[in-house]
Amino acid sequence: MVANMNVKLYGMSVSTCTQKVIFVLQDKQIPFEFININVLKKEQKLPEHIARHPFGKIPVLEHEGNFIFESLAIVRYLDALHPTVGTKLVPTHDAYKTALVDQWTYQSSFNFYPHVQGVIFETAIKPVAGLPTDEAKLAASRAMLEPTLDVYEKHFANGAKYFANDEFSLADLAHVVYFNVVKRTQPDLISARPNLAKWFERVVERDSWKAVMQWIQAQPKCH
Ligand SMILES: N[C@@H](CCC(=O)N[C@@H](CS)C(=O)NCC(=O)O)C(=O)O
Repeated sequence: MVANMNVKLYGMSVSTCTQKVIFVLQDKQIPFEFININVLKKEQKLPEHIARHPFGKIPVLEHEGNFIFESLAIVRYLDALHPTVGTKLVPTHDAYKTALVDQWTYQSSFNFYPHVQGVIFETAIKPVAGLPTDEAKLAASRAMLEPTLDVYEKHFANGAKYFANDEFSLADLAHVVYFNVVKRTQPDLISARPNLAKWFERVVERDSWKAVMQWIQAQPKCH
């Protein structure tokens, strides 16, 4: 176990972005205090949280008096602090390998996240908030997402085991949290793409991912 680093994570267990940080904290055995910020109650917009995150979102990491927002930046930070503990999420010994991880990670912010977030909002977040799914908006998000999923299917059909370098990396973590929700609410988006489906099964079978699921289960529900 890594020595106590005085780490605080502000987030919500059901938040996909928070789950990326939980993955790395647990995988690298970093002790942390979890502070629940309930976005359904708009706690992320309170002045004390805006002081941590100027855009009023979660997650935020606090470490030694410094605050970091953006889940992927947080994960990269923790990976850089503890490169030899647990999974090395971004390779640093080979510039091309690093670029491939960055390539698949960065593209996800543009080609994947905005559309998958639309699907998740309509099918997972709105039901929890007691709001009806807007079927037209869901259809539009699905239509925007599908061409990206087709690229992923081709990538894995061509023999890739993971997004980059044939080993689990930040690029896989950047995707799995969202696919985990899609698998529950719109499973056909995955099952229609057998090679993408195999990647998903490969990733969720990892002990480090199962540990994230166990942590979520152990949290109080929507407080
Ligand atoms: N790109 C950001 C996304 C942050 C984000 O949108 N977080 C969501 C929860 S997963 C949130 O705070 N939603 C409430 C809001 O936008 O007010 C990251 O990866 O940290």
